[in-house]
Amino acid sequence: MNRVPLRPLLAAVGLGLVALSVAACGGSSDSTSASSSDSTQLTFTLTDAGCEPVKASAPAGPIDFTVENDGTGKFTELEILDGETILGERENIIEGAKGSFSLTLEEGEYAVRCQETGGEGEGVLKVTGQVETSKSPQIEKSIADYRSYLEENTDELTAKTKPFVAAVIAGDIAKAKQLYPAARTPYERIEPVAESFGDLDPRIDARENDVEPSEFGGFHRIEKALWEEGSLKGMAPVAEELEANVAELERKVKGVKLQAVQIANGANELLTEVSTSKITGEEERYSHIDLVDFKANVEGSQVAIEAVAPLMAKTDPKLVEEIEADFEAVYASLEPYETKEWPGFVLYEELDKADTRKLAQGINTLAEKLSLVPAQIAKGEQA
Ligand SMILES: [Cu+2]
Repeated sequence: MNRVPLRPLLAAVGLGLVALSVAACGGSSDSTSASSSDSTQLTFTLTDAGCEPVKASAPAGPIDFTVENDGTGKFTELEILDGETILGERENIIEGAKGSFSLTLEEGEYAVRCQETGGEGEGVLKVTGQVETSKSPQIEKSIADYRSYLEENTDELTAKTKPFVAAVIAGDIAKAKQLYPAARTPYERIEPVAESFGDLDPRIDARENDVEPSEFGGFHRIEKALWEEGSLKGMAPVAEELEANVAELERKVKGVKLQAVQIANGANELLTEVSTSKITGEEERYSHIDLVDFKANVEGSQVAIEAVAPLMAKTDPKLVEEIEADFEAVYASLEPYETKEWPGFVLYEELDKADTRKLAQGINTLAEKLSLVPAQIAKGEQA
């Protein structure tokens, strides 16, 4: 979530997205493979200079993106953008690591960004040709199901942020602290969608080291005031801005175009969130309510997978079952840390190395299987 305002490199006009309905082409494909013959395979390499290739092209349709890091870890993410909207991304690909995501793209030019600041090193992906734009009823249903979850959570975010903001403006530290976790939960469930809207996610949810000091606002700025500074002095405008940004998110979610494969990508991103910022205690470094966010990320990931699972019911029912079991295992691993009192979990500080290792293991097992889903959804968006 380290993003400076995006360069308006490409006009957004006419660059849309379509979900693709691929006719079943007979024969069996290896259902556990992350790639398929029906999708275009594109590999990008992160180096310390940026990303390679700088110019790429593909036929319109489903594309599986593989990202490898050959650098020293200077750049660790790759984003595909349509104007200012991030259509797909993979974050936290550390030195020597690999990651993947999939998208269905129609004709147009897309920006490929590997460095968080944009600028030199930004590439172009040229997509040519036509794609079938009809959507199967099941794809429509998957998207509609997830959309209602999104709207439910942005509604809840608005409802829970309001009293929190009011407490901050009133200078009521105890009340603001008490209301903080409930406002965080709906956001953490749907964070990848918020991340797709340019700098809206950093405005709401940036950590102190993610942005310029002058731009540090949102939830975590107030969290710092509440728990570290012990004073809400100067926080009223920050709180008002948070409320406005949350309202903007709610508006944008209502109009967002979604592909089934993006929902699957989002499920993966939520698990990356867990392993990089919750298991490390980074996200809620002042309040230490990281396990609250942890569970919210997992819940959001599960709902996303459940929405698209019917699209894999025929191609790989076994994987769907395994993923469900792995989700249950993750919830079971969290259970010992649940409490009746605020905030509903023990604080991060109370966890020792063995605890976090065990939690990480469950997430890693699940993440490995979830990473197989987007490519399958992209190639087989069929009823
Ligand atoms: Cu977050």
